[in-house]
Amino acid sequence: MIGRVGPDTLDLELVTRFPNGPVELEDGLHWDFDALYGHIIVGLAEAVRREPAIESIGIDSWAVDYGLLRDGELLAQPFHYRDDRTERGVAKVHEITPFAELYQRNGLQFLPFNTLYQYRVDERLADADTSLLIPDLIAYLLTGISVAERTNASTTGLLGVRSGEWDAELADRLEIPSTALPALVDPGSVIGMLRPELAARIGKDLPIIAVGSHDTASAVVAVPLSSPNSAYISCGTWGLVGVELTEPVLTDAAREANFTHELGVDGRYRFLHNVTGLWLLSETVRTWESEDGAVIDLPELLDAASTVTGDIALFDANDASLSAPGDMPARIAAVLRADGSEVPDSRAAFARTIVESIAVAFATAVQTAADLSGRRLDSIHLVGGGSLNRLLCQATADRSGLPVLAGPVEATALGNVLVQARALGAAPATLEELRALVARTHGPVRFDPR
Ligand code: LFR
Repeated sequence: MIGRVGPDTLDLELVTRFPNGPVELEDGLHWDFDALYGHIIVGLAEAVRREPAIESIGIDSWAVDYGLLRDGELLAQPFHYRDDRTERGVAKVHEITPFAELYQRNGLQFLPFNTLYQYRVDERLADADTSLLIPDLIAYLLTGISVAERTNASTTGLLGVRSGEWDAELADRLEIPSTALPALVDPGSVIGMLRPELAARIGKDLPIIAVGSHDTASAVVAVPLSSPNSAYISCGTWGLVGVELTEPVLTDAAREANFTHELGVDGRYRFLHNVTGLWLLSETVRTWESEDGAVIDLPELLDAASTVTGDIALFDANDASLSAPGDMPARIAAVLRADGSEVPDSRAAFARTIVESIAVAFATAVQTAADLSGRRLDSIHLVGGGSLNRLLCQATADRSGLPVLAGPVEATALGNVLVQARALGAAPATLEELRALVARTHGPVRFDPR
């Protein structure tokens, strides 16, 4: 994406998009990182060709996954967090440090793929001298400089929730070499310049500026929140549902509700809960497409889903059996049956059941966020790809009883470029002012509860 930022301008131009799915290798589920990196270089060169005035590069991606390096060389393709080896890691870590203690130290909700669980079962860790989360790994390949951007580092489980520094004592206890964890940097700091050979290939010598490199951190920057009484949902593959806080809520109730404290830009806390989001729908559609050998038109499917009448079967969107890639319609049907619910008999009704079940999980998480944080919430901002799904936005409004303000779709990319622009002196200083710029340029679409 190319971003253009000015006093009353905030524009994005899409340069390239490419598929980025899991690949099954002999030892489990991985990312095809070499392909990803190749696309990035080609995309950067094309961006500079289209807009020679580009001033900087910022990188964000999903969280928790990492690449291991030795003497600057990547040891293997990074694992995918949906690989089931992490379960063994969970048992080992909790044996050494019970979850309740972990929560006090790192403030994270339990997700079986948090980096510390992955490290505990990664045999290659012993051979590595450096471990870099995905955006840091890309930044390293571009600049030759290893850093750990703080918002994403907070998803590893090895960062102190109050200190924002590596918890070396915890790492030692878990036998994770803290020497492999690089120096932390904050969003807005310059990581380094492109390596000369890459600057030549890309066509310009550019700095890489750290942004909220965790995609959700960038998305939350660009939520056009106008008051602390709004919840946000960053909805793509996942639905990240919560509120922004300036102090952590490390209570038993927050731990039991599995609410996380991921670090946000400018030291805020993203107090949120992961809901399995549009993954349920995209994996379902992927299964149907491979059965049919044909592409499914998603807007058409959702239109048909919105006309379904009568009782709508619901399932727990966060059921653990729905997290790995596979035959999602069969798995959802199994969850429905186990609960004594009927399995919808058409694809339209099935899609409706998925969307409504996600909306129920969203509404529940919003209510829990309100209860735990003591906020009286009056609206929900829904950003990301899910904001284009009108059925989901309306269902979320209906099920929560709160107005849903949908958009921007590309909140993550907007938050990324805003933090770069601010570092270059081209955008205002506070998050509130940055969000006001988003609100002026990307006014949300309102869905009132019915
Ligand atoms: C969203 C996201 C979530 C994180 C999950 C796994 O893309 O980054 O915030 O929990 O992916 O990394």
